[in-house]
Amino acid sequence: MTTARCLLAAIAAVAATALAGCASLMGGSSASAALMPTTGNTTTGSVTFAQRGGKVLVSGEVRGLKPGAEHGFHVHEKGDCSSGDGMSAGGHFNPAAAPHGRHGQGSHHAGDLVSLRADASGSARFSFESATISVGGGMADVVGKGLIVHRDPDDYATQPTGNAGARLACAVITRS
Ligand SMILES: [Cu+2]
Ligand SMILES: [Zn+2]
Repeated sequence: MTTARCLLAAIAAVAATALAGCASLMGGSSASAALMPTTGNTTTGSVTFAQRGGKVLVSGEVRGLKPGAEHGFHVHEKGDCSSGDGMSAGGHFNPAAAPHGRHGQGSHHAGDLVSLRADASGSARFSFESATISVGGGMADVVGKGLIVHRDPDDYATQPTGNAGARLACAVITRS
């Protein structure tokens, strides 16, 4: 390779790295989670997390819920569903040491998501934005964390769980 070619190649490589860095800051990073039922349950689902500027668009569908009921829904601190009951995913993802609360209102765990509301057939389709999580970088990066669907509604008050009961489904959030 000539010196000039080598220099051009080096410049191109640096530019590519810089662009990749910008992409993860400005948007484009996404992650997904395939919810699998915990032992004795039938809840499944798929969820995507897409960075859009300073917010993350969370969307997906969960099936096998109690028809017409509300279900607590959180990112949990560990990407570990190995225990069978979902407890291996640990507590709510809480990198800012906030109290448990309601998504979008006051202070709350980064991992406190909008509760799922099942239709008459036990399915919930949802799409909402979160400003407290990120994808692919930062303190609140959800990649590698757990995702949990609970049996009961989240009361947004009981610490640190929201009293949302047993864990119906668990997933590890992975970069996509
Ligand atoms: Cu939870
Ligand atoms: Zn919480």
